Amino acid sequence: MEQKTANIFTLYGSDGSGSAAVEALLAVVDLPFVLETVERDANGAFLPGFKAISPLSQVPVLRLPDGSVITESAAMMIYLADLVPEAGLAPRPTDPERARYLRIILLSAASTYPAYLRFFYSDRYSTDPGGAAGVKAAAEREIWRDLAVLGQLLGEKEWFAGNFSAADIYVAMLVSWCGDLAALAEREPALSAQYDRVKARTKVGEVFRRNGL
Ligand SMILES: N[C@@H](CCC(=O)N[C@@H](CS)C(=O)NCC(=O)O)C(=O)O
Repeated sequence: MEQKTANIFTLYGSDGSGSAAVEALLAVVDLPFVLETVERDANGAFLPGFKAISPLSQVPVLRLPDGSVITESAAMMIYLADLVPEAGLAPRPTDPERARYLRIILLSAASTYPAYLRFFYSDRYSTDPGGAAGVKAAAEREIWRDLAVLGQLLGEKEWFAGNFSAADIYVAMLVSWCGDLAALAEREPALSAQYDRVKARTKVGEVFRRNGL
């Protein structure tokens, strides 16, 4: 995977995947970037060459203007929001909201995102040929447990950590993956309203719609 454009960010992604939140954040903080859709084989797997920049063969991958690459969507969200402080997408380190902001992003990345992976790729999470159904069912339960936890942490607030931040974009992407926004509105009305607020923001909405979220 060669770097096609120097001096700006390159986001390697796939529509509707974890690259969507990073793409939305890049658009909101107005950093110049190019989006590279990672090619897949006939079975939908990323081509083997992708491992050169993504050892786990996962999107997103972010190439920095200096040519280096990073993986992990949460790292990208935190890094990019901090890079453009004037955009106000991250509480500053001395702001008490910073702790809540980091908690939300890391909880989402460490628990909710992996639960979705177990749901969507259940066959990869069991060596038992008949085990995928149980993995999927347990993952679905965990997704809704996490959405309930996130809903509680949001509470009556408009945004997760003070003002609108990268954490809100990240959670909204994960919320969109639940696949049943009507059920979400019923079960987690606060989180559902937060998702609508995030999507109503012009630049995020454009990127989410382009990604089918
Ligand atoms: N911890 C990683 C997880 C990334 C991940 O698993 N991405 C999924 C798409 S959302 C992926 O690339 N799956 C492999 C595939 O599509 O074959 C991150 O947060 O960036």
